[in-house]
Amino acid sequence: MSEINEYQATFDLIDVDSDGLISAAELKNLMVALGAAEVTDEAAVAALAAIDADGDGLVSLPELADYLSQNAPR
Ligand SMILES: [Ca+2]
Ligand SMILES: [Ca+2]
Repeated sequence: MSEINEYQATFDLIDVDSDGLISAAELKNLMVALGAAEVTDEAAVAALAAIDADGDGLVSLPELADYLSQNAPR
């Protein structure tokens, strides 16, 4: 599964507490780090919901890999 491994580094970067899942708070940190001036909790939750394929409120590595591969085709 080289494709998933490809996204592991990105995932680890976002998953600051290294629990293997990306929470809305962690996604919010990322959005702020990427330069979004003001990120509300609601905006972070909405962004997370777009990636969260199974709707459990957290983003797993496969979900992130799917999202990134669909939105950044090479
Ligand atoms: Ca986490
Ligand atoms: Ca999920």
